[in-house]
Amino acid sequence: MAETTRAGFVALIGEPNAGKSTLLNRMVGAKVSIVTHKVQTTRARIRGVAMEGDSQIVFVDTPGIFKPKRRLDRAMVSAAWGGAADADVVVLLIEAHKGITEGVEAILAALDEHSNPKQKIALAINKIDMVDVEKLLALAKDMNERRSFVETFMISAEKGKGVDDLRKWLARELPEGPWLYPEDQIADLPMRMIAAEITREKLTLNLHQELPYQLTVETEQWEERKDGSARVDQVIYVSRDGHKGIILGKRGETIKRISRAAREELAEFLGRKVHLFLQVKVRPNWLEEAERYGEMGLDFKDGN
Ligand SMILES: Nc1nc2c(ncn2[C@@H]2O[C@H](COP(=O)(O)OP(=O)(O)OP(=O)(O)O)[C@@H](O)[C@H]2O)c(=O)[nH]1
Ligand SMILES: [Mg+2]
Repeated sequence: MAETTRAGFVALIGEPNAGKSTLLNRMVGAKVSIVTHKVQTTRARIRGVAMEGDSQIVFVDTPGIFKPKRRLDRAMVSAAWGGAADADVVVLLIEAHKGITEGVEAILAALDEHSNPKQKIALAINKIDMVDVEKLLALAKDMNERRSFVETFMISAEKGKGVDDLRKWLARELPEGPWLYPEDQIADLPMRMIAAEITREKLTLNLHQELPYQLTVETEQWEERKDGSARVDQVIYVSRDGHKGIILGKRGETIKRISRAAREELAEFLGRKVHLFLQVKVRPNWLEEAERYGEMGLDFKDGN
């Protein structure tokens, strides 16, 4: 008897910090998308592949949707909506303790414009570990009065609550068809980009305020060594001299700490030894350079 396989794309959308990347990693069972406590961590679409029975679910992590100000913001938000438009199923994540914020209202208002009637749109209320049941039920009701979602899930991406139900449901909703990736593939992102993202995560975790939003990381060289280790050279682009000093820190202590953390995580991801070399370059205009956007996996649009 021939078995039917299913496969398709599930876009995770929501405000910055909703927990989209945490959910993607949880679904895939490995860290393929970086996570921080800060907003606007994810900058481009990141695909992670999860198997559930005969279904292959390709999760698409997207940047948070917010009111863009800079060119980079606009490219990020446009990548997020693009991810939604291309998906078979869209999961809107909101935060249980924050409820229906202005940002959530703006997403609800724009959702029809960026989706089509054939797509299924589900709601996932995340971070349920932070609220009591009554508040949660009221929020679910309120959201469904604003828009009818095909299904509502209450989850904690971090604690793993409710995510099995969500995955099983998604697996059933996907169209019949052959798998899109080899069964053992978990991510669709070049290694050099994953490596750059790991370093950007460590920078974001170790630097204060605005700085993480003003920098980008690129992997310039990747050398496989005979002893099985990898040599990875990366550049951190910043727009101001002062920022370079902050990243380096006193006697280079900050960059050393960041570099060590990034190297350890990359080595763990690859399962082998890594030699990581970081260089900080001042490039006043990097936020306006098309090449930087290409490296990030974003579209560079002309005009402001
Ligand atoms: N308490 C709690 N925290 C969570 C949960 N899920 C995610 N978080 C935390 O929320 C923060 C943001 O998580 P991310 O996964 O980076 O959020 P995101 O939606 O990808 O954010 P952007 O990439 O900025 O759009 C992190 O500090 C997570 O640890 C959850 O279920 N409960
Ligand atoms: Mg993210």
